[in-house]
Amino acid sequence: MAIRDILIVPDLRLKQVSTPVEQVDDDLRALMDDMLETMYDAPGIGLAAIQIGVAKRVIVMDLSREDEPREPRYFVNPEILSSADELQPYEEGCLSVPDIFDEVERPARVRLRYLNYQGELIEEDAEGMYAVCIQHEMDHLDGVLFIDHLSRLKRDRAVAKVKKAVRAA
Ligand code: GNR
Ligand code: NI
Repeated sequence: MAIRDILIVPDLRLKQVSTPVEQVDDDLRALMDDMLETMYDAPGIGLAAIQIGVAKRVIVMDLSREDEPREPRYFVNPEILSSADELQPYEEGCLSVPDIFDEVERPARVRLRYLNYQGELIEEDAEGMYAVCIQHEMDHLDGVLFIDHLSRLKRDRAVAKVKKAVRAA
């Protein structure tokens, strides 16, 4: 296992559309292990493969609280089968847009289909934080960041602020 570098805006690789995975094998599981370790180290609650520069449709997530046992989740080739009409606002952040937080409205519930760590096909409903996070992560697979849901003014300001912070570092 290894901690990998997380790409930061305005890295153009974050705009790439990621490619479906052909099979869930040990190489892919090694990638997912690295992603999980990188996510815990950051720390974050979700990570898409493109955030470490790998353009595959793979996501890891852990929504457990700090005082609870870890509950890693793995998503390969995730699809949203249906979305609720009801929207919920949530103050989002992103490891690729560090220290920027703003409200995004997304469907409150989604029905998902994906392959898990073992390559089994899963269908389930997501709501609450799970719904927020899976939609945020699936946006990454299509080259979309949460700041792309904000006004151009807010997005440009966010990128400028991150660039300045990176320069100062
Ligand atoms: O760690 C993360 N926290 C978070 C908070 C609100 C909404 C979405 C997220 S995902 C983010 C990690 C990340 O950037 N995943 O792509
Ligand atoms: Ni993100």
